[in-house]
Amino acid sequence: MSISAPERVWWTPVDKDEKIWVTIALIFCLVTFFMMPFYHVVGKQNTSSESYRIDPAEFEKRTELFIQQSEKVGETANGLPIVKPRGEDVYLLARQFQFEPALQLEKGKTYRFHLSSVDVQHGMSILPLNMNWMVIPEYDYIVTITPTTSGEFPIVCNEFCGAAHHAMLGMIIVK
Ligand SMILES: [Cu+2]
Repeated sequence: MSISAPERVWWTPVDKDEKIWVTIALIFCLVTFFMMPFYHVVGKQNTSSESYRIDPAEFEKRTELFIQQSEKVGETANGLPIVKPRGEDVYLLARQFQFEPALQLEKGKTYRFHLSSVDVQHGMSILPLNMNWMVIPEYDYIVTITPTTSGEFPIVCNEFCGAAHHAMLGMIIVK
């Protein structure tokens, strides 16, 4: 038995229709790929963000400090403080099953939101706006937010995080 070379063209050559469909699929892939950076700049959907590693206990400490240093303007129905930040940095901590603290922000002022979780992964969704971010433990995720409309904006968790996930709420009040 010997090994012999296959015939020169042993495969079925690609026909015209297949070439057209592969080209169309490739163009579609490239369009959707470049839409991501394009929409980051032109659309208002994707936020620019920074993220840093942080120990959950340290994030909790920074949130407590943020609450202490902010002006307390009220209390929510379930006893959480409503705070008005004095600076541009805002800490919002997610835990099973609430967001702390409730915030009162100034319309037109730019804030740096620090988001993190002290237990499992949560999602932060600001209603009724179409704004969603992942809230992940061990990461200080920083997004820049400038409220442009006044009113009350409830925050819901959009990542299933446990038994009382449906009751996990927060609040942003813009004045
Ligand atoms: Cu949650």
